[in-house]
Order: sequence, then C-alpha cells, then structure tokens
Amino acid sequence: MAENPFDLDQTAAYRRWADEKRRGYDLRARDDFPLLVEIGPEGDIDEEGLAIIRDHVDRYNFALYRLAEGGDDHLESLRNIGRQMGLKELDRNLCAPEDRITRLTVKPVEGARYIPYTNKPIGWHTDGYYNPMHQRVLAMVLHCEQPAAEGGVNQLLDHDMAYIHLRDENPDFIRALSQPGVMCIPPNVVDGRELRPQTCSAVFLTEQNGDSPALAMRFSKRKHNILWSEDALAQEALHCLFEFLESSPPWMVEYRLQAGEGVINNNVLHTRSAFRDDEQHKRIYYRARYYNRIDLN
Ligand SMILES: O=C(O)CCC(=O)C(=O)O
Ligand SMILES: [Fe+2]
Repeated sequence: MAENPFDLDQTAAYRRWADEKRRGYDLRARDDFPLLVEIGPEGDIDEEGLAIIRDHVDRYNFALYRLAEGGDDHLESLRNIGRQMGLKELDRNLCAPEDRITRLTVKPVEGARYIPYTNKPIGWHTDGYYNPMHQRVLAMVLHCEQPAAEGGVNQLLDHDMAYIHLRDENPDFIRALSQPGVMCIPPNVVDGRELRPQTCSAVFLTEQNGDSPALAMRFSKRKHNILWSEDALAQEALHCLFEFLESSPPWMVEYRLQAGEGVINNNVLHTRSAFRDDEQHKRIYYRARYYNRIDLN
C-alpha cells in the first residue's frame, strides 16, 4: 500500500508527516528567517530565489516575495511569477476580465455586493471554495500594487496545520469533514439566470501532487450562503476549526503587503482586515487563481 498520511488508517505515516511539518516551522521561528524573498523587478526569479520560494512552499504552503524596484507592470510581473512556479491554467472568474486575473479595488455600488471589491474585512477562507469540482483552485498568488492608506492586513495560515490540529484532537473530525457533501453552496442565480450550479464538497480533499498525496482545503467562515451538514460530528469538528482559527495559531503569519509584494501559495487559509483608502493611497491588489499546485521541482 502506498504511503498516504491523509489516510486515517495510516497512523504511522501521518505521525511522520505531521512531525516533519512541525519541524519545518522551527526554521521560521529563527531570527534570520527571510520572510520575504527578493525577486526581479519584472517578477523574474533567479535560481537562488526559486530554491528559497520552493523551500518555503514545501514547508508552509506559501512564500512571500518582494519585487525589486524598477518594474512598472505589476500584472505582467504576476503572470511571469505564475509561469515560473509552474502554475498553468488560470481560473475563469465570474467577475474577472478575460485575462482571468482579478484586479481587486474598492468599486462603487455595482461590484460592491461582492465583498472583495469593498473595504470590508474578509474572514478565514480558501479561494474558490464554491468552484465546481473539476475547477478546484489549488494555488493562487495575491499581489499588492498599492496598499491602502490604513489597514488591509492579511493573515495566512497553512491549511496543513489546521488539519493536524483537528486530527490530533479527534481523527473522526477529519472523517466528518472529508465527506463529499459536508459543505454545500447554493447556486448563484442572478436575474433568474444560473451563473453557477449548487456545489457540494468535502472540506479536506487529498490531491495527487506528482507521485505523492497533498492536502487541499475548501472552506469559508462565512455563515451566509453555506449549508453545512447537520451531522453532530461535523458540527463539532467545525466548532473546533473555528476556535482554532480564532486562536491566532503560532503558525499563522499576519502581514501587510507593501507595493510590489505578494504571496505565492497552495491556496492556504487567509483573511483580510478592513481598510481605508484616500486619494493617494487606493488599495490595488491582483489575485490569480490556478487549478494546479505549485511546482516544487
Ligand atoms: O484583498 C485581500 O487582501 C484578499 C482578498 C481575498 O482573499 C479574495 O478576494 O479572495
Ligand atoms: Fe481569498
């Protein structure tokens, strides 16, 4: 039988993997840990940068970068970064223009029904938790062209650590949250037209990453528009997860991206705090979502 730490019957394999994950975090606790990896002005990453980014993604499922001064086209830099990380197919987004990378800024009224286009906070989620199963978002890059005058801080948390917390608490929590119908999102219907059908899925899914299994998570803390299973164990597991997320886990990074900075990640859990724009400081972010994980080779 192939080794799979996400198989609830393979306790020893799980222990080995979880111990290795925890050990990976010891490095980040060191004073000389480079939280941001410097890359070229056009998003060009040299061999050394690539090795560090891959190492961070391998350990934490995300890596923060900073573009060197001198580039001017953030969107092109972002595309370039995605290509070098082996990210191929961009998500087709209901609200994004054809290039499929979403420009997130505060929009007046029309777009404002959709929270990312407001200055409101966004709670813990992974991207595309409502996507159909054949278009699962397994990686994304969030890039800042210009920060707000105030606020707009992101929190990032490796979903592997949420899995470990729950499984160590009670393996049945994982069983409950791995049921394919535990989380349902009603269809998105606008003016009588169905833009997206209802999707139901598990919270934790095992993906194939080359030869080895990898964990993906579909989740949003929003109560609105999510129908959670009423199964008692699933409810208990969710409660445990919510508590964990609100506890500022030590593996979480809270960071306010500056102009030219961003985060490359395997669709980890993240939040955004509320912010305030002014004339000179209008928050501009780009968001690129992909259907495959970051290539570590
Ligand atoms: O604006 C941000 O910082 C994050 C936005 C976000 O998480 C999203 O649009 O999914
Ligand atoms: Fe997001």
